[in-house]
Amino acid sequence: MRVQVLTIFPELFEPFLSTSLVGRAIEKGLLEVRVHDLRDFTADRHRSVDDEPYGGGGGMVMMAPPWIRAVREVAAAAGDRCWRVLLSPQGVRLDDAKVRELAGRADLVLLCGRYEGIDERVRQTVVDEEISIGDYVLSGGELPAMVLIEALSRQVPGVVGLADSVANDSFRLGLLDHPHYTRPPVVEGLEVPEVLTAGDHAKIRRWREQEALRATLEKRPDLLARPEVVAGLTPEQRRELERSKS
Ligand code: 4HQ
Repeated sequence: MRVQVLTIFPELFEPFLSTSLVGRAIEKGLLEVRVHDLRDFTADRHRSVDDEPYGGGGGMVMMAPPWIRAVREVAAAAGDRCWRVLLSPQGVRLDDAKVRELAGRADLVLLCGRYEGIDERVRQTVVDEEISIGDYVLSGGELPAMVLIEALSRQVPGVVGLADSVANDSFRLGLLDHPHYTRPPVVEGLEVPEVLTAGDHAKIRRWREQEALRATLEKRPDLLARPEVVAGLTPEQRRELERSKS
């Protein structure tokens, strides 16, 4: 899949795109990310991207013309069949289902705003969807774009190795992950649960399933309100869930 990014801070993306899983996905040619500087689409000597708000008040607003020009040019280069996403707190909240949906698109264009926001007419003319990564205010859409790119990269076949994909399945089912342990065997007097060192792999799998359910009940009971999540439980997990209700 290909992702194009529009920002006035392209340098923010450099370490992110050259490191870890995302870096390797790009190296392997599984993911393509092109970062464009919004200022390259300005028309004046000063390469301005912002101006004072109509109606007054504090702060600056990003001007529509550079954005509209940038999105149109970048989209045309993608064969005009791309999906244009604005990162903003007014957007639909990003979750696993939304990540999968977006990962099914071959070409994405991500718009990263700064300042108090972007002229409303950008939304009206060149944006297909607004996405938020959560209910808090950031200074720009760059970190949300990186969050989205990292989550998307994990859905591209071949990016995440086999071992990891099994762990990933647990969230697909809608439960939290089970606890993990590695050496040393004792930490601050706390021992590793015996089942994990006894070598009975069927028992280990059942223990992990039950711990995943227990963690979900304790930390995110809201996830168990979803019928498709309950439908995905093993018979043993369902019995445990019934027991927890009484
Ligand atoms: N922004 N999820 C960009 C966010 C945000 C979020 C605030 C986006 C500032 C200029 N974006 N504007 N939360 O806080 O996506």
